[in-house]
Amino acid sequence: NVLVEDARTGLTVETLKKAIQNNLFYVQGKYPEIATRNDYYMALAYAVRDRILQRWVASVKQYLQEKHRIVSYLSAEYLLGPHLANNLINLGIYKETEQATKELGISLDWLIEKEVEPGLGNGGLGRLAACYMDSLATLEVPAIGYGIRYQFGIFEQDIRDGWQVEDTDNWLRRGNPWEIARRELSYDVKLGGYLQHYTDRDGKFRSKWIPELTVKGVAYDTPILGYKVNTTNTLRLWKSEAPRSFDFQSFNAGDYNFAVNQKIVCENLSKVLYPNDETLNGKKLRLQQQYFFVSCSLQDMIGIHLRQGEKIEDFQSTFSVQLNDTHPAVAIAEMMRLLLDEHDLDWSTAWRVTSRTFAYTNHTLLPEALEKWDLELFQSVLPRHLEIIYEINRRFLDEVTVRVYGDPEKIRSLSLIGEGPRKYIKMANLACVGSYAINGVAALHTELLKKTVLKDFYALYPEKFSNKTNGVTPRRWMVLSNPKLTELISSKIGDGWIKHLEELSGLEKFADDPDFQKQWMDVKLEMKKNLARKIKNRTGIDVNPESMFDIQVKRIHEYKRQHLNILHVITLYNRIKQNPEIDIVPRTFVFAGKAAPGYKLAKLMIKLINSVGDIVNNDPDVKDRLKVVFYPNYNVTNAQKIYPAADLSEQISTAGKEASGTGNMKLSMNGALTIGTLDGANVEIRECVGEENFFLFGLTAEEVARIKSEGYNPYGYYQNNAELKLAMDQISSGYFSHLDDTVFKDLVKSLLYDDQFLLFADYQSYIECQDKVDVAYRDKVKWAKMSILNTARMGKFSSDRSIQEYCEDIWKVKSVPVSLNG
Ligand code: DL6
Repeated sequence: NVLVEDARTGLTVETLKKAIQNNLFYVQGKYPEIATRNDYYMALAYAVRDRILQRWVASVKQYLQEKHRIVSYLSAEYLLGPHLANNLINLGIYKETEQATKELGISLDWLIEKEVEPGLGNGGLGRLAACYMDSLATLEVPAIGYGIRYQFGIFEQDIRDGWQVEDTDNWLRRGNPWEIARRELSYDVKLGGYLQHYTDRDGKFRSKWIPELTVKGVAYDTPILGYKVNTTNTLRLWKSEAPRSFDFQSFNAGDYNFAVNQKIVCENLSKVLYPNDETLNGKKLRLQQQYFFVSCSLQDMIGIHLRQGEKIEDFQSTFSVQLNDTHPAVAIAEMMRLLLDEHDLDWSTAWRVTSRTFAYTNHTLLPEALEKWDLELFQSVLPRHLEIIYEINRRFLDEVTVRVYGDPEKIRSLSLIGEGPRKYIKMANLACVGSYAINGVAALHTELLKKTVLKDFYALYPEKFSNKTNGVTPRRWMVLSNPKLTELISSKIGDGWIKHLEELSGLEKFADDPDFQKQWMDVKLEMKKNLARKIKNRTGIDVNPESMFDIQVKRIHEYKRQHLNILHVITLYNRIKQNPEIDIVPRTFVFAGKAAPGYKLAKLMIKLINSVGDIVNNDPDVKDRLKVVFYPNYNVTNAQKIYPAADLSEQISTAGKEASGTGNMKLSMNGALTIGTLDGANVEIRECVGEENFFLFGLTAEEVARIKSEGYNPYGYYQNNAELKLAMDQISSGYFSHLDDTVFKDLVKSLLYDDQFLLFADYQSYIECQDKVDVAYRDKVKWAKMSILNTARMGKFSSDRSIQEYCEDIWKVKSVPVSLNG
């Protein structure tokens, strides 16, 4: 039997080789002698895409032929990370491709490293959306992700003289082989202008929206393939364009600038991702972006629904729409507008459809991140939506006034409109009123939501609330990032865990096995050596792979407390200075993360890390026992290299501030031990891995709230703790900044006199806990066992589990296996 494979779908080494060669010639227009690394990358990417397209088309066909409820995930951010290696893993052709490229005389790693990742998100929320897209496809659930195709994603970070410097992320400059532009699929989106009110022929009071501007949204689709299944879902990102490239009327009238300007205004909508994480900046363009993608997406979904021959009032039988935080919450008003104004439904029918369609996930308790739109600004962009929101609010408050016995405080808190010197719209309230389900992202977070930010909504609608603890995809965060560990694990328990992460528990029985411990720690050491090489290349710093790799990688934020970590570094440094012969566990502290460009204190935290590093790394008394590294430009690509190398995972946020965290999960899965507070998902991680395998310190969320309400005095802690006082005095006197005592002034002041995030209150407990970490690390056998048990007990934290819960409890959808011969 001779196997004849199709050149575009075949999966053998021979066929893959041919496909790469063909693409090099016919797509890139090159022959091997003159082909660049990028040409080869593109040739391979197109070969992989062809294979995915076969599955994609089969999936779409199957979803349209049979009637299935589709999950629609609305998210302003998707932090996808590079596609190539992930797609090879999910297609199951990594080894074959490695061989094919080798036979062509090139290395697969070299091509994988060529890919520029699409950084279309800020941090946790966007990365979660990407993990969820992977799990939806892997669980064979029909789903579509909607978002914005930002031309420039999250800025690239460089470090100069210790300071963060931002550069634009021009990720599309060499083209994007993973997307397909659907020029034929576009929608008009109105913005600005005013309303005309009139009574129609049937005596109905109507609002006609006369927009100032109409923007066109064009669909760009990226296939999202599940792991070793055929299911390939769609990530549909909208690019904004001018409906016509020139306004010819203005042009003919001689107003060239106006005509060109309109084009620029339209294209600006999807030009750049706002780089703020956990803060609201209330800019008009941001609201326009949110509305733009939501409107395109809803028009698209309605089109899909109607083309299936369904009635508009049954929309919710075709789609369940998840709001990834409040960024897309304007969808509730837009859905009402579309149903009332474009599809002519009456209010109560429209509301019935809308309020059965949406579900809302909250991702933050930080007050500064809760979206509020200035009412006048909102009106200037979306006059019709403001009118609709007023009407939703009027009806809602009429209904609840009775239920809260007219309590004015409660009514004020529930109202969608905030009063004050300026009125504003509360997007979380709109999301709660218009959604049939509301969830937090970790058990503690959901409880705190019910007790604090959303307590009045919880009292009204307890049945809407549930918890959905976050999870991460083991395909990217273990198989792809840590192939050596994957191989070792699979050699012991088979590879079923990649799809059923709870099977990792099978490792527990090897936790005490000396041979397995050795193999386990050998992999860790190898990963540390890899990272050490990258650190050397990127920063010039030499680090010792035998030292403990103590890692804190995440956005830089006061509540995440990277500065508490640095206080520990300074404390260890001072202990060495006071007693140079002290027996101390050598540590390499690795920090990475971006600060929002406008967030001064966060940028100062980066400078502090680098300044402390400069002194500590170069002081001969330290004898290389401590090293501090700030690894620049933290993104998915770099994260994949960092997680596998971690011994210790720093999850040290002020209790009650980190909604969940997902880096905490990725690190623990890769065998790092956590030092952490009882915050976010740390609580559940500790429950799972066992308290003896987790280094706990610090105040609880309740204690934090109590201390704050009683009047917290950080200065008292500073005066009464000699090590803390010394560290702070050194920072403020310029010990780490060439005797310039002005550099860290603002940071020092904020800690001594305000310390909103209770660093000083947690300092002693943190230091004592770190001392325990040292003791544990010296016992190699014990540490290896704890590390193995961490991985073995992380089964709960797969995004497959999270998505399964969303499917069963919220979306009510089932898996639909896709066949290639359908
Ligand atoms: O739920 C994903 C992720 C959590 O793990 C983090 O704890 C949380 O900080 C993050 N939240 C955001 C906030 N954005 N907004 N709004 O990214 O969500």
